[in-house]
Amino acid sequence: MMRLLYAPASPYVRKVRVLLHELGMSDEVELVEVATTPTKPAPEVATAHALKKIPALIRPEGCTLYDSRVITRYLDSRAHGPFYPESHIWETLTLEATGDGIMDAAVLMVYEGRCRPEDKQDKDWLDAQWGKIENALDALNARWMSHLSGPVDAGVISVGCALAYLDFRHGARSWRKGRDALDDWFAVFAERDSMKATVPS
Ligand SMILES: N[C@@H](CCC(=O)N[C@@H](CS)C(=O)NCC(=O)O)C(=O)O
Repeated sequence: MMRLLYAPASPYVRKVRVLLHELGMSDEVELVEVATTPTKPAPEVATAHALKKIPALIRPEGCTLYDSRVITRYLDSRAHGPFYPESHIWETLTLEATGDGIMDAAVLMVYEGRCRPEDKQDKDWLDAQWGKIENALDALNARWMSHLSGPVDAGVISVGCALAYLDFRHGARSWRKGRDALDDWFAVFAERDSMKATVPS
């Protein structure tokens, strides 16, 4: 059986789990919970993933896969799923990169608070990361709403998991303000069974 190194709070892992749920494949992957950070990587993560990150998908019949977007594409291809549609592949991949990039900035902000001593934490750097997130949210709200409102694909899943992570870790920054279309879209997306089944505990 395939094994997924995971943590419930990781937005990258959540993408994989949402996709598995949407594909009806959750039973085909065993979840192996780990606690890992950049400064205290879990040994099993360091063995499985060259960059010591999660998710990593350990396969009995092939090499271990990472990062999250490689894993989602592999699972979709294995299941002959609809989440990387050839007809819109470049838009889908760009949207996926946008959602993943929001996660990157949001996760770095969390690590700044958690993994660096308090006197070394840099407010300008944190604000710059949040500035990237705001810019991406504005782009989504202005230019991507018709794609987001269409069939669910890997890009749509990534954005959904990124917005959920902003609520989870950066709720006080009010990402919804001035972005009504994105807010309305997310309210519906968050109600999907796959999203409800993967809420971080
Ligand atoms: N680009 C990677 C990012 C994965 C990532 O940063 N995961 C975090 C957990 S949310 C992690 O393992 N961090 C440990 C580290 O950065 O050393 C992906 O999409 O899988």
